[in-house]
Amino acid sequence: MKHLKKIDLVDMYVVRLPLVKPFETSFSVQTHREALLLKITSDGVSGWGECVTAPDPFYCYETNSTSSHIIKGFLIPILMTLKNFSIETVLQEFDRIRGHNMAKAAVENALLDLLARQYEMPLFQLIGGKHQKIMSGISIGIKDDMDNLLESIQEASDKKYHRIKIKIKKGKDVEVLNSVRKTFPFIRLMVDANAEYTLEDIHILKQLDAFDLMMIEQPLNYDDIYLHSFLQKQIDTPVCLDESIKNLNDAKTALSLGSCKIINIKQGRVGGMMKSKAIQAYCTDKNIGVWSGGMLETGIGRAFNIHLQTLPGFVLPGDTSETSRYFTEDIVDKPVALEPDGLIKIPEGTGTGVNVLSEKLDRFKIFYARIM
Ligand code: OSB
Ligand code: MG
Repeated sequence: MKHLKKIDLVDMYVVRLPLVKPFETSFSVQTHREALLLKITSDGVSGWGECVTAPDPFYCYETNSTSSHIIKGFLIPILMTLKNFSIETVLQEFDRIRGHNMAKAAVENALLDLLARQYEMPLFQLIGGKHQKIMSGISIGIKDDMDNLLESIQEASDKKYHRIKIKIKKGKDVEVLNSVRKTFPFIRLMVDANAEYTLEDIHILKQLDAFDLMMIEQPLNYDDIYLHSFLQKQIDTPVCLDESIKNLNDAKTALSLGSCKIINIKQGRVGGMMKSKAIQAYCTDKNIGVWSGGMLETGIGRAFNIHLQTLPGFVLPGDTSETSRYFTEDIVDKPVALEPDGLIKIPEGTGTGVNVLSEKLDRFKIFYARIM
């Protein structure tokens, strides 16, 4: 098992990158990606992690402020008590803290990157993935204008994205899908409701069965698992859970109740890469497809999502899209780009393979502190 001797330094940054276009979901409109970044250094080698939280608690209760509090006040102090430790030991210690998975994931990610760089191997190898290109997928926000949406779908389809996800909300669902399917009868299409509906909306949700959707993501309440089992029994479209699945236990509950047929694993939401791997292994064993979601990550978080998808069981295209559709400038040296067949290459090199550009970091940072 790979070990780290001890941690020497921990630096925290917040960068604020403008989005190319505002990103609208049923819960918010995002115009910037404000990302909390961690740099952990040991023996002169540094690893980077990105916390997937936003400044606001509209997707989940964690925010940049809560994660900064948990990281500084609890996770790093725990880390500093350890000598010659493995990732497994760190995660066991972190289990004492309840919730705050996104904060834990940011630290875990930085440690994995650091470990892989110290052992001079790519991250996918460290986590047990295999060298391969991964599938791409795009998440298109809610648009005021139908032509605008159709244009975005056309662009994504021309780029050969392996599937297209559109965000829906009440009043922007059945009619929108009618138009989309008229123009694009054959694209691989799915929708994400971000917890917009209740079981009282069953008459709307049933109508979605007509559109040959790969799945509907998180139709009901953000922390519900139970009621989704009633919904799944009444609709043909596979339900995929995102917000509701925060750990392996949630995944077990959802599968035993029949609440979903697919799980979106966001490694940040479930506490990191190793926790994701455990959920993936469980789902694969139960014949449940998983895919890797996204949180508008910068190049750092995006790289972790790519490495994650080299694990077996990530059989469905996820939300890994090109950097350029969100950012004109990123803070790492290798933007994510699609190959002509829509596939994405693993960034080459040790660790995540991406390196932070200090000039960009300086220009986009709105906060910096050495926290250890
Ligand atoms: O529900 O999957 C979601 C972005 C922010 C918060 C929640 C979600 C999303 C996305 C975008 O759908 C995924 C991405 O491209 O990173
Ligand atoms: Mg989602």
